[in-house]
Amino acid sequence: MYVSSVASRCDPSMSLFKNSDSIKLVVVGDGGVGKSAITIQFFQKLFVTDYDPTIEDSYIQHTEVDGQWCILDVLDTAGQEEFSAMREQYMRKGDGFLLVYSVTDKQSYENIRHFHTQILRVKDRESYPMLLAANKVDLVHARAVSEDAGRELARALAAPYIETSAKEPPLNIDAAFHELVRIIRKHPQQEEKQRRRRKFGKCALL
Ligand SMILES: Nc1nc2c(ncn2[C@@H]2O[C@H](COP(=O)(O)OP(=O)(O)OP(=O)(O)O)[C@@H](O)[C@H]2O)c(=O)[nH]1
Ligand SMILES: [Mg+2]
Repeated sequence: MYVSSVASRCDPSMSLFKNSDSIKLVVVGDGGVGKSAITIQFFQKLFVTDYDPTIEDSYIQHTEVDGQWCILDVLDTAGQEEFSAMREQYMRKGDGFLLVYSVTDKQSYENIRHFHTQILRVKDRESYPMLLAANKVDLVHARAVSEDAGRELARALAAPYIETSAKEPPLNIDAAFHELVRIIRKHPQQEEKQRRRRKFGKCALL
């Protein structure tokens, strides 16, 4: 499935759209942890109950975070092992990563380290903007990974931690994407990218 939602041509905010910065977010994690459910809840405000494994879906939306507009370009990736060959390619493109595991699936929690290591290797960096999301916290009775364990992993990865639920009523879905945008904006590499873009923009106008 491919969904693309952008501000329409008659949208009065189009002038803002032109001046916005584009931010590429990539949602990663094991199969079935809720990456698509989180992404669709953020973009379409609905909870998808069926499990339809993703190959790769892309979403784009004009979003305001802390009074500053940006074009949020989100890649919802495949968690299933059979598509793992595509990982390096999408990791190269991301400005920031939402690392998602399910609190009902201990293995998905343990596999987060692999995603983290692979991102740093592909980026050739010691740190990169990432946010650890513990999803499906509404399933209280099926919980297999505690909040303490989640926070401990987050500390080890030097990434902030957030608990989410894509199910109605959603918990921390907007907060997760907005927080990741903040982390990216604070990251030196993003500042450099914005400076280059502004410089290039001026040259193009001349
Ligand atoms: N209760 C509950 N169920 C969830 C939540 N998030 C996702 N699910 C369910 O978990 C199943 C898998 O969700 P998906 O979003 O398709 O999982 P995914 O991570 O995108 O999986 P892949 O595309 O294979 O990588 C679906 O049946 C969802 O409805 C949640 O926060 N709470
Ligand atoms: Mg999916």
